[in-house]
Amino acid sequence: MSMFCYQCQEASKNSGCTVKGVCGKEDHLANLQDLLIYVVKGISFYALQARQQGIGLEKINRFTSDALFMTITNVNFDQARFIEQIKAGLVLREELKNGIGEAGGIEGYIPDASTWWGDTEAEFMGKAEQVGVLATGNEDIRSLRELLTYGIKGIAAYAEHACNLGYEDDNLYQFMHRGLAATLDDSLSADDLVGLVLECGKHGVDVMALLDKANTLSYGDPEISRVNIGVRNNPGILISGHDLRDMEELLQQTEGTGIDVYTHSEMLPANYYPAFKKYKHFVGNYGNAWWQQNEEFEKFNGPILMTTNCIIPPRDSYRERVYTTGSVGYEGLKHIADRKGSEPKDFSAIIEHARKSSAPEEIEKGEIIGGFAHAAVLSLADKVVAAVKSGAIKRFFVMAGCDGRMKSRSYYTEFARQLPSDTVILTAGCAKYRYNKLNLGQIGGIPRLLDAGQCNDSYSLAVIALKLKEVFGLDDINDLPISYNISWYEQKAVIVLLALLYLGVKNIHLGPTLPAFLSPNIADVLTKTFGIAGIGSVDEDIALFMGE
Ligand code: SF4
Ligand code: SF3
Repeated sequence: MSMFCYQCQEASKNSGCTVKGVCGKEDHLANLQDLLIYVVKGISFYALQARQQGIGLEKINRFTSDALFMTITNVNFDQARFIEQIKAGLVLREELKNGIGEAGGIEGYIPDASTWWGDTEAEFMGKAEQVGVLATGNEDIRSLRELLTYGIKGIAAYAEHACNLGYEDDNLYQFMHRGLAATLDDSLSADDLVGLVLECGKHGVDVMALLDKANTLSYGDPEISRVNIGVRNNPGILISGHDLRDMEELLQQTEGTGIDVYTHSEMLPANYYPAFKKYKHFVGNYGNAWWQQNEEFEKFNGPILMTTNCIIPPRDSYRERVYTTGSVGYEGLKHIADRKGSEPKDFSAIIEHARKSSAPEEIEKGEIIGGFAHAAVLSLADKVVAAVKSGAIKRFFVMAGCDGRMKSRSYYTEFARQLPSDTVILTAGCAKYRYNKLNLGQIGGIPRLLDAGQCNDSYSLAVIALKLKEVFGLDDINDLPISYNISWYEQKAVIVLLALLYLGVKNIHLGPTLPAFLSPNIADVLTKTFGIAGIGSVDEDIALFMGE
């Protein structure tokens, strides 16, 4: 068997993983993921028709987000879950088709993805080999179809978090279905697909705004906070990923048990929300970005809850302590079931596990500062504007995005370290771990590193930029003294990038490598239209950005 996947920044040789994923994904699993995407595309074709006929799509919408989320890099490595999901998707698709039939039927061409059926794993594998990324022969069309699909995966992930808090927007689901169905349509030209990719960016802004609303209305506006990175002597539970509702329910269920809670990687920003800060057993953040979890999980000693990406293949030394939930999965790890209606998830198993664990081993000491989401930064607006006007702040650098394993990512540490002292870094996402423990100092009481939160909180950075544009009376967001040096890894970073393009941001530098899924022609279009560029050496790039 073989596979082909080039959806993340670590694609082998910056071309594609063909034998086994650098992420640890085996060929069998990669092919099942391809087939699940194909099934979701087939469902999407019918969902468009069903929506016009007024057929309720609640189950279909949820299925769409969940299935797409499962295929994001480092979310789910459990083959059995994919087989179950493919089967469930085929059943849902048939129900949808029957509903459409009763409401008047569908005319015209129906794609294979909407008619194909299989019962057994062998049939699934046979089909998967025909429907993967390389099934699209023309490399530019393939590139655009995949770019669109990855952007939609990002939308799906953020939509699922918002939905978990009770916030949904049917326009987002409608676009997911329209975009995915478009990838099955051979009559669409490259220009048509470019149009959809740009439209995807609009929905990226919308879904991040929706999630921002869901998070802040549920848990308050993030506050400027000092976060402890040391440990205490009680047993602890480490929670990672991006899902704040899981965070809330874990804090509620551990209160008064004598067990402490720590965040890891992208859950760090939970420390900035007033609704979570009030818990005395919420100690702080342990460790760094996702790719360091092997060493850090080993030392944590207690159980670990993965609410979303990034999970990596666990070492035997700690694998029996890892629990997954939601879209996350890994063969052999314990999975905490979804909520039933309005009931919270049941975290009793992980709490019992923690009772029998020893306290975490200390790996760091001290505090880091964060919580500079839009509300907090805008409350400092006068100070910020005065510092820009006086020249005390010469330039802002948006360094949002993802961290990853590649050694070349030390570029971002050096870039942050070597930036002139009259510059301020705006960050979001796990990219921050490359420089959030450097002592970068402050400018007139404003820290030189402002962390807005998770990757989805890149929305906050856009709100801040738009506000500054208004305050300075500028017509074009690109006239602001802001440069964008974004690091990417998985598909949520793709939707963040498309959202920035939709907002009109030009000259974004993207690294540590440009996506393997951009064909030379499509990369050329992005360069000519938006000025997208890769990264060079730290010295050259700083000189370039500072206009020297
Ligand atoms: Fe390779 Fe990334 Fe795909 Fe994993 S997700 S198989 S590392 S391209
Ligand atoms: Fe990180 Fe996986 Fe993307 Fe939410 S946790 S930013 S990589």
